Amino acid sequence: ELHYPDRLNAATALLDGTVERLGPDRPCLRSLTGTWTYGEVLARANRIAHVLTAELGVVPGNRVLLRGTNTPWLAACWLAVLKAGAVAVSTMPMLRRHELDKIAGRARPSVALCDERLLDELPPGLPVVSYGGGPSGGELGERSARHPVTFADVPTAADDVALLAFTSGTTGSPKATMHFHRDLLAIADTFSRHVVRPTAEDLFSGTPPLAFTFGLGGLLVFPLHAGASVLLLERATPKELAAIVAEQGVTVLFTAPTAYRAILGSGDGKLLAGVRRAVSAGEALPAAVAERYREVVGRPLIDGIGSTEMLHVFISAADEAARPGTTGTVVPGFRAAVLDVDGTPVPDGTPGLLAVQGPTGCRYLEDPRQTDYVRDGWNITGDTYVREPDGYFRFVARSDDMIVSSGYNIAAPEVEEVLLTHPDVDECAVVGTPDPDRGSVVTAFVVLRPGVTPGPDVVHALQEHAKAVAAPYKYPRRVRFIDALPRNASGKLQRFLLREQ
Ligand code: 3SK
Repeated sequence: ELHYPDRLNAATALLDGTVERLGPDRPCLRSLTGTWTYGEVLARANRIAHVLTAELGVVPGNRVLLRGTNTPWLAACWLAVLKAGAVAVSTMPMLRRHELDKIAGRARPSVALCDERLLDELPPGLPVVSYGGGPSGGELGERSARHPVTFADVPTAADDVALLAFTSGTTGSPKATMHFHRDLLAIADTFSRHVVRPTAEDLFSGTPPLAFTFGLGGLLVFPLHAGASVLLLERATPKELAAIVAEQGVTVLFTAPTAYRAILGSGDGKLLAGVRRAVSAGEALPAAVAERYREVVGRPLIDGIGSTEMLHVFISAADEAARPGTTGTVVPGFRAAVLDVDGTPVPDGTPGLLAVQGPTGCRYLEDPRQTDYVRDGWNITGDTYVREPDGYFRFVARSDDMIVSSGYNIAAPEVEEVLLTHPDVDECAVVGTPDPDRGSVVTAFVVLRPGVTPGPDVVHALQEHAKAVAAPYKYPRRVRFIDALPRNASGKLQRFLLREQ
């Protein structure tokens, strides 16, 4: 079990603590244009904390909205908010006024720190200080330069709220999850310590936004906790990411399964040869991608399942323990079970609802949906899983991605895996659509590889392929071709939009 002192400020522990341990001169936050050492990050975060408290009147418990792409400035702002005892409300840079209004309406921030290129969409009336714009750091850089480089961090309680993380809203209706200061150390002391196992020599990088807790952990909390450095990228296509990883010597990589698939598909997999730990999460990892990664790169990919509600990953496996086709075993510090709808554990090998307990857990901010997620002390993640007798957990589907067609239970991800093995398919998503005879039919939305012309012969070929590879009742009776799959700001597929089509 993890024990933390009653008074704990996660930013003090992650930043001041690391400077005390390893000194101020090690590289900490990097971008493609420069590097800030741990000492520089500490000075910047302290100065921003003074701007928040002395100039903007922020007091402990106030919420501060953060808006920006992944940059050292955004990371320093996040640390400053925690140092001031305030609550970070990070927002995805892709969000527009409509979504930001909803977030601000729920979180009620007292002020915003915003990248100067993204000011337009902020809710009107919210006091804001902008940052960015070259080495001076723009308005925030200039204002903070007038303040001392030291700051007396607020001695928050370990279970004071440090951040509000909005669920990515795959259903279109986001919820705010509250996470404590101790939760931030708990994800480093569980998944990072036991699975990622970084050292101070590692260089982290990747694509998830810091506003997605997958990115917050992988690209800020874990590197700082280890005294390592992190290369923050504002945006990178899979091709650019692979080139940057090779050029910059990235050793720990966090990105989504689609990016690994694209890198392998374009023949760039060898560029990842220097990556010791490549973590894939956010969506289910197709077994074929995990296998191909191992063949090409020579090391297993680390699959993981986490959730915004649990803050980070709770089932995973690395190195020789990784087994393609399964997500892994329970991360030390967590407990997991597979339950039926009444909350009774199902036998191993039987699909059921994945349930988790651990040092982190779901606490929605003022939301009646709390009881959908937490039942009898278990966090019910909304995923259907099978536990194998040897303790490995195998993903079946998001619980709402099970399609019941003519009485058959069909897992949409399984049909997707089958279609992805066809050479004409670049990406695909499978949903159930209403049907008067069968209740629901398996419908595939397919993005074809460049150069393949959509038409009835391709539909037929895909259907025959599906029937040949899996049980024929699972084949997609309807196939629609689209240019791109709808994804939300954290890259998750929005199946509900496909169902509505
Ligand atoms: O799997 C996810 O969606 C996730 C969410 C939050 C943090 C980490 C992960 C992997």
